[in-house]
Amino acid sequence: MTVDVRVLADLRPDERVAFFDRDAGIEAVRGDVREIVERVREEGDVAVREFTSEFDAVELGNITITDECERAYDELEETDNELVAAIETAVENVTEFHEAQLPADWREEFSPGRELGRRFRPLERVGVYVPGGSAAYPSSAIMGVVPAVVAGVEHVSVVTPPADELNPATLAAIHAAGADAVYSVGGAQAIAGLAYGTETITRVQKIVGPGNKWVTAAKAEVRGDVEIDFLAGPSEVVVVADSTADPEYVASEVVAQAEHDPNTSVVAVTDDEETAEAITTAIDEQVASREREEVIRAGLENDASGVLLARSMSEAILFTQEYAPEHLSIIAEDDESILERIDSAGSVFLGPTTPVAAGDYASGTNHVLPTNGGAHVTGGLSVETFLRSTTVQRLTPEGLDALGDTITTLADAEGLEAHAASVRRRLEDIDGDRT
Ligand code: HSO
Ligand code: ZN
Repeated sequence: MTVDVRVLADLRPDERVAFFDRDAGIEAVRGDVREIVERVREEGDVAVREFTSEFDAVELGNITITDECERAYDELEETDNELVAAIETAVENVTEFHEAQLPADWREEFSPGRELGRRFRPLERVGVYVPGGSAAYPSSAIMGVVPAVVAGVEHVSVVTPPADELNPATLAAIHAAGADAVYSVGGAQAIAGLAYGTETITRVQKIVGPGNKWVTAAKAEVRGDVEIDFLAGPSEVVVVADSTADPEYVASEVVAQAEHDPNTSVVAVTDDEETAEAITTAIDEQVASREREEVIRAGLENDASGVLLARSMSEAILFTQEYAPEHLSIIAEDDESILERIDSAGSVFLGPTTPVAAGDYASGTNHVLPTNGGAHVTGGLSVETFLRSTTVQRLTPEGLDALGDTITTLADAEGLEAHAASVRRRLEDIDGDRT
């Protein structure tokens, strides 16, 4: 298989639409997931153990593995200190960036005697899903747990699928990130456990983190009873490149994100024909020497993947804006002005020496990001994901007096006479004090 350049303007309407329709494929499992969720809700740990035996082929001993994570960390320090150092650097950088997001409480007098403000408080109990199996990512543990810890969440639970041998790096990262409780449960049963609580698993207020389609379908199922971040599907990247871009760099971005999953969507779009051709050549060359060649090829063949030639940078920008990719890499001379014209993207990587992998692992930004066009309406995980806000106000007599007529007029118009009376009662005293 070779990758071909496709001319953006020549795409058939159905081909174009396919680029913008990248759902997580959860509909097929919704029915099964509903049953799992219901059983865990009703039967607690018994159902958790049963589903774990059925789906993960593991007979669970202790569901709680918090101590194992600490032990894995200590052992890894002995056996692979370099890896522990990398985990610690990532935790540090992610912590630093998320601390910079912490909003300060504020109050301001907008007019004499009318003081208004906002304050922010952390959620109390949250749950983070950390994928396991072939998609066991220590980095995702860091990305889910650290923002919650920085926000000040008192109880951060992690669920991660059991295995005969759990990935020690993932366990160590969960510990380093600062989780309070860790449960060896995965799939829909883990999401249900967090949403409704079991004898062992603490019920949480919000569940975050990426997972496979069972996990994502379960998040959709429990949404309403518990808050969730968003329904994240397979990874995506769009690289916008001009004639100055090194085609090998562009290709490496496309190939890297395609390695995640056969269902990833990866696009390079450029306004320069020679660059487009060179990107396809570079992709072909690179794929052949990648370890996960099969997965990458599958990703490249998806309907929402391809190397696209636009007639102008404006056309490339419009396409990207509509695509609203999870990751956007801009490798072009005027990258800042291109960025100015794209409002919808989960995380943006500017310039030739800013690979998406930097944000995936260690620069400090979060890699849990909206996919499938979610970036049109939301951003990725952040400190705000774990905060709630409260508004606060104080009116002095002068402040209330100035607003009195406005409030009572609107209250009268709504026929809510007692609302108006609550104001008039005070205005009488204020007027009385004045005379
Ligand atoms: N690109 C993935 C995150 C990840 N990459 C984890 C490597 N490890 C979704 O943002
Ligand atoms: Zn990645």
